[in-house]
Amino acid sequence: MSTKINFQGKVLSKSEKILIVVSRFNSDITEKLLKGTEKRLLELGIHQADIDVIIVPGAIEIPVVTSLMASQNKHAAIICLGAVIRGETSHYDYVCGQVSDGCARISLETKKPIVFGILTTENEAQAYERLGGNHGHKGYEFAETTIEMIQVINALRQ
Ligand code: INI
Repeated sequence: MSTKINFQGKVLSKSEKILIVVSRFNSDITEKLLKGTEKRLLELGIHQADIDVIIVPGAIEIPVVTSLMASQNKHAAIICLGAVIRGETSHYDYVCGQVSDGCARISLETKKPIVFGILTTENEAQAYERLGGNHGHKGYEFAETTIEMIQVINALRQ
């Protein structure tokens, strides 16, 4: 018997609890990212009461909170939102490396959808292009990925 798993575009049959961990650094951008993500989650059938949000200072602080919350197993998925902008210093590379490694590790350790919703851009303009500009709205994409991955993981766990 062959298996085919493909939940692209399929909505959940019932709402699930979702956590969004969002960083305050570059808050003009991360607030728009959060708004777009929440809007699309609601369109896809998630109830507002099922969306928890935790705000942290910067992207570096996202993995520890995500790890703690993933281990409590209260949410079907965690969406990590942030904006890392290169600017002038090498800090960018450290921040990007730590947050991406951290999120990947938590997802593999907990076998939970941990959606990497961190914009990593050269400048602010590139970030805004991804918030309803030339590159669509990444918040919508992160919400859609979340809904799809909850269904993939649920199907594989049965
Ligand atoms: N945090 C971000 O979320 N984005 C950035 O662009 C950024 N830059 O460029 O410095 C940033 N730095 C702060 C970092 O995430 C931590 O909050 C800080 O290092 C304290 O741990």
